[in-house]
Amino acid sequence: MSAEPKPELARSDFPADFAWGVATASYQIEGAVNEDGRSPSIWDTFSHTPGKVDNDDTGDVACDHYHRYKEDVGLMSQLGLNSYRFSIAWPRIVPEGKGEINLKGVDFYARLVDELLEKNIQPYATLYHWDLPQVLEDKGGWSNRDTALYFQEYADKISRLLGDRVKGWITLNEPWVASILGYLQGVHAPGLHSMEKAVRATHHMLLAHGLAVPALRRNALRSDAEVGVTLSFNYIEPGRPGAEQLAQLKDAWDNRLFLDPLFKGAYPTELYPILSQYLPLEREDMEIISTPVDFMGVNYYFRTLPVEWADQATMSFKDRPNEGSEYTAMGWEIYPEGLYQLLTRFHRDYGIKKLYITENGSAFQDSVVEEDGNNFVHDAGRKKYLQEHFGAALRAYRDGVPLAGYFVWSLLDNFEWGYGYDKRFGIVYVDYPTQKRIIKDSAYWYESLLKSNA
Ligand code: IFM
Repeated sequence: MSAEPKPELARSDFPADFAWGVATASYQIEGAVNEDGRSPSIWDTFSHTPGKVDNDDTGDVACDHYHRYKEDVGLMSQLGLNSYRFSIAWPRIVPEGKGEINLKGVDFYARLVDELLEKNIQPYATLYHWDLPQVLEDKGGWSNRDTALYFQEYADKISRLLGDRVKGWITLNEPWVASILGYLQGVHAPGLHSMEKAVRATHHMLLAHGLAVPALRRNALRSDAEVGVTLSFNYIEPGRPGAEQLAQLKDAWDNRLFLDPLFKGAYPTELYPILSQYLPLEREDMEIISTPVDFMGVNYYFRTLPVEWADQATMSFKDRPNEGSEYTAMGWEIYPEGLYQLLTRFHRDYGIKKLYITENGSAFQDSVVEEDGNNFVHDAGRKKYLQEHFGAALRAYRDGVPLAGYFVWSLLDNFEWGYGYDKRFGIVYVDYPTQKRIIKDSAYWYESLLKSNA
């Protein structure tokens, strides 16, 4: 018996006011690191430290989006997108980390937002996508409680100035990655190896979020404005019989370390033995942290199958590969069902009233081919990845999950942190030496979905 062909997705399968978007982040695309009063961030320091990033790549130029934002917004408009998630660089807005605001930095984002609105693309701004001002790291960074207060101040300042135009406010992007990879595993800025600092950073990021929410609400003037937070998730299943408890612990660490405090007002009990010795918990912190938000952003890429500990002291697990599965250039298993499972779980177990997929996408080895004098990137793998994940999202929506939008990671190939420019996640190819943009087949597929029955 031959398998039924999969029905094509159509725009009208999703809600009429669905946010169809792409996502990017400041340090990964902007470049212009020394312009208009921006101060160095921890990622400038980290990427300029030899050996920290593949090929010693840095974000100095990146996609030069700081100067080419109009062209990039033009691409989004051409593809038919109605939403764009970008991040604001704290060191451009408050170069000293606290205190005086830098209006030239604000002006860049004001121009970007105006350009987006002009093209009917709704702005979703993330306030922290990992580029902490280095001056704050010099005072302990996120392991210092004051950083949470400075974040609140920065959030207040920028939202006063853009609150009349920005639709979605996202306090933090993937704080797990920022605290655990940055302060414990040392593979992200600031490159530290301390459980104590990682736990303190975790708590202070959560606090920073909770402190910022009321300020954002106060300053967000659009009647449809929303305030939320974006977390990273991987779908975890036991990698062998008998590894159920291990998988549950990994889930607590990877997926619930931020989720539970935010949406249940408590850290996962399984983690008390490791957290309790270092948690800088003060009275009322958990109430502040669990201040209600309008939505949660879900960043999903892959499944993991833990089989044993890699190192218990650093809470690292050994995962097994799955025979028969396909993997991306990051070595991540392609598992769309994981997206469905996670979305339905957040709805069922946490009752979260609105969910966005704020990132989903894949890196593949792309190549540019010339046909009839034009350049193309036939990224069949990425196109399939997106088709399948949009399909899983649709299934979740049909099963009652309040899914409000989908932001593909990423608009452009960009600086993929410790991997530098080797890993390409864009639906638009960037030829770095010339900064020429080439629309990949995956973007044409997305365009056809958006124009299917708009
Ligand atoms: O590039 C990153 C992004 O900055 C955060 N989420 C995951 C992406 C791919 O690794």
